[in-house]
Amino acid sequence: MNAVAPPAALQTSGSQLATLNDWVARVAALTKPAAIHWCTGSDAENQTLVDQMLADGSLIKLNQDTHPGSYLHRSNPEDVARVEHLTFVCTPEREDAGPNNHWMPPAEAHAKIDALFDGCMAGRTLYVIPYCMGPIDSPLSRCGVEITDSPYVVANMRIMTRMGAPTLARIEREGHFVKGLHSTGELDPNRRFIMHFPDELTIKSYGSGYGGNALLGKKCHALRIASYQARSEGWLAEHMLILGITNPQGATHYIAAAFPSACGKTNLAMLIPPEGYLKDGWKISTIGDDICWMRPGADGRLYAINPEAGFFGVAPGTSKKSNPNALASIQTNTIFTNVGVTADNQPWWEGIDNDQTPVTDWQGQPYDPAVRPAAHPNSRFTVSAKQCPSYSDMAEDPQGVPISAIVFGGRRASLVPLVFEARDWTHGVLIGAAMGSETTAAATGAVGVMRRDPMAMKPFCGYNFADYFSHWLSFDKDGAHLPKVFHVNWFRKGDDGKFLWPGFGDNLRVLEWMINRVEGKVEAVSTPIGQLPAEGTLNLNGLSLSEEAHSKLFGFDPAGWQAEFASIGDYLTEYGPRMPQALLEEQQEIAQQLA
Ligand code: SAT
Ligand code: MN
Repeated sequence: MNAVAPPAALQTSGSQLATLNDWVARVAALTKPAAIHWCTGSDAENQTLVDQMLADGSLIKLNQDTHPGSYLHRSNPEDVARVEHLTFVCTPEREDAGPNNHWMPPAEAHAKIDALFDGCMAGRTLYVIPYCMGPIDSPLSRCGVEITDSPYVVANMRIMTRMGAPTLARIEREGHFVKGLHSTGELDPNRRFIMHFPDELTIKSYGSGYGGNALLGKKCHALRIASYQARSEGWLAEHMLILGITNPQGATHYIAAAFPSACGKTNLAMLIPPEGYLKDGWKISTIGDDICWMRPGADGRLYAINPEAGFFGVAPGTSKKSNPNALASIQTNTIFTNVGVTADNQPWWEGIDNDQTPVTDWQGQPYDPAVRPAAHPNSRFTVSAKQCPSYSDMAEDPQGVPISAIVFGGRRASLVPLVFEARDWTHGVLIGAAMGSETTAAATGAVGVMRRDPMAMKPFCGYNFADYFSHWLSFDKDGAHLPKVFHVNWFRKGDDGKFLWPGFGDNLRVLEWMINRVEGKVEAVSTPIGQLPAEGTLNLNGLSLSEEAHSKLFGFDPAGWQAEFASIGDYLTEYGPRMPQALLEEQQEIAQQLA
């Protein structure tokens, strides 16, 4: 075994990385790798790993004329999505993890997973990945170190985080970091756990190579561990995209929006304005597509950073129509996971909407639509944010961007109108807490089942939701200038089962309405569920919406909402006495108005 301490190239003068070195040595003693490699994130290092993966078949070269620097990875067919039933939050007290998490006592969890790690890296290389979540010089950023035995994970982390020497220097300065230990193990679903020890700032993940389970900087660190840290440090770690909207006068507002996985966050974050808006000079800039860390600034506003440096986006459905910016981003230097390929080795997925045809499916078999789709529904692309035409320099600003509006939304085929606005912060927190959405392929299990997914954080909140809602409520204090809160539903369907709202670029119409509300320029209609757009205030010029679409997208169905609020009440009481009184009262007040 070589190099338990970082090589000279990674060290800064007078380096005292004792805690890190000790931990690496302890992990090596447990996992018994053949070699240890400290990752620098350099191009040469990446090339070596890519060559090695091409040689062992874990990467496949795509057409280098059409997709230079791009590769395909086919995962084990049993390892294609997050596994929520095998994901644990291991706080000393069960109640602190809450009914929203699977829980195990920390000692039992360590023992169980360490037994799996014992000797698991024999004959393999242990990679040490120092990474920073957020711009390297931002006070809002946080560092971690992931140990993994997967070169695929290293290559993805290099895109998704700021990896290498500057991070190590920051860790040395700050003296603390999140420790993440990962091994792909045997990829046996019966020997797979994703465990979090928030008090110890530790993550242990065994038996999966899939994104959310294996790229530990993402959901494990930037959401589960970070949400726990944020609670005690007075900030928020959220499952939100961040975008900027610049109006024809040149003023920019930033919006953070929470949607469950695979509900269009990437598309919204990279939206291209519809024709008329483009002509008028509207512009959308992308700050992030999945995670948002925000904290109050000196002026009382919430300032947000995107802790990630890349996009791990859902491929199916990505097309010139749905997301031209994403498509442009993934022409070069992209890792595709579980997509199909054409005869000339170009990546292909359902909904790519081009004139090509797949010949090989995501499992490497001849494509037969009667057997399986060409791409897995949760197939992904990993690409640097810098390759996105709409990516904004403001994403690198250490201070973050000031947030004007927070948006919550899910997939709701019925009941929920296109957009409504919260009366105040407490009502906004209730709207987030009551969020529901039909499940998607981003997690294993049934698809299309409506479940409550508060703030789109059901799989990602590292502590008891009741305490999380209290934390959210606590931001409403003297001196705070909080964003307005909205709820949207792009997925309302008509009686014929078709979507009523065109979506994609036209969602800018809804964002414009929000901005106008923030600036106090347009009226809204008060209803018990919130403020709906007053007739004529949301620009529908150029759209031909049916009578049914009008009434369902902008109407309000009291009987349906009465049933919804009864169900929301039942949901909140499941959390017992920790549920904040203010939220329960808000729910009851609205339920009474609806009765
Ligand atoms: O969990 S992943 O990060 O792999 C994707 C998602 O669910 O958002
Ligand atoms: Mn996500």
